[in-house]
Amino acid sequence: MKTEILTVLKEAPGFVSGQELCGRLGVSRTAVWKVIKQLEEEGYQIEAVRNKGYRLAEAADVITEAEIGSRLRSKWMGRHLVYFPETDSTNIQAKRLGEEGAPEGTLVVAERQTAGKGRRGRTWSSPAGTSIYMSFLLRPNIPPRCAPMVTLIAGLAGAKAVNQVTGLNARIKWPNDLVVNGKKICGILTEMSAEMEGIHYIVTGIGINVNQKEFPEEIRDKATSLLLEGGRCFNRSQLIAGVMEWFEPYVERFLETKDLSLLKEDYEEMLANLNQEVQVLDPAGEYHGVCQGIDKDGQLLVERGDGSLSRVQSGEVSVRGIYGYV
Ligand code: BT5
Repeated sequence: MKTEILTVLKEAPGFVSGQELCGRLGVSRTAVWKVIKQLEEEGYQIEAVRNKGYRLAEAADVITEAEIGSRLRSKWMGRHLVYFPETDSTNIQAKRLGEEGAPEGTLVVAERQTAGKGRRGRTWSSPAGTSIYMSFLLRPNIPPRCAPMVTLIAGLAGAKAVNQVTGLNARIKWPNDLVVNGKKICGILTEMSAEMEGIHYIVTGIGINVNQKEFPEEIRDKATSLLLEGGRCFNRSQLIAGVMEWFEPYVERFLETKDLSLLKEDYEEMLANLNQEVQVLDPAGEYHGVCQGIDKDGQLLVERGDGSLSRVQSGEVSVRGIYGYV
């Protein structure tokens, strides 16, 4: 009911009477009043005027179930939504829900993480109030070797949503980062539970730096936020809903072919290093080359000086631009 009341208040041009809310939702005035009080406690400013009703004073940057739900236009992604004011890691929680049988598209969102994870045991800085920590659950009928492709699809959806909401020019740093002006604004971590013959579930976690003004010393030179790059605050729920809405049709297209052949073109348009020189930090030996895009399996194509084409698999190596982080 909270989501519905919020949606009505947001869509109304002015005041909505208590009577109208009761009528539309089929509940008592007291029930409406209780929900209004809860919304105020969550940070919404709601004007209540005798004989006129309720009006939402301003769009607050809250990321509760009701707020995200009132913005979400996807069919199945994020339709089952679990919100934590604080948790260890949204990936850990989404995996737990995966074990417990939660439906496909389940989305976990937290205001703060106490054990935010990057890849290979690295940590993800996760303060409260300014960022997005979201993880979603998929149960795709694909071979386990295809799971890393979901990271690429999440990156594409993330870049599209960020650019649509902020007007910035976020690009993908293959395989799992988004960058704006050469610095990292987003990291993605995909984990799965699988056997040789099939996947039980995949969890993909996305962290986006939205309204941070500063970063811990150790990441200051390579991390940035949408606020720092765009010069204003952005609404986190709108971004979360945006990621879900871009991701849904992309993942549906991916499932048609079980590869990235239908998404390759969109992906390459957003690729930070396309046609630029990159350095591949392969444990078997570093090399330079020019990034030529991706193949249908999501491997990065790098043309070497001798004209040969190398396919770089995510997970094995790091790729750097030759000038700095990107
Ligand atoms: C990643 O790992 O970039 C994946 C990060 C995924 C985070 C999300 S948040 C929601 C979900 N729940 C989780 O627990 N995780 C996911 P990697 O490529 O390994 O990069 C990690 C490195 O990025 C760190 O070692 C730092 O150098 C840097 N870093 C840490 N926090 C950062 C931040 N907030 N912004 C930019 N860079 C950061």
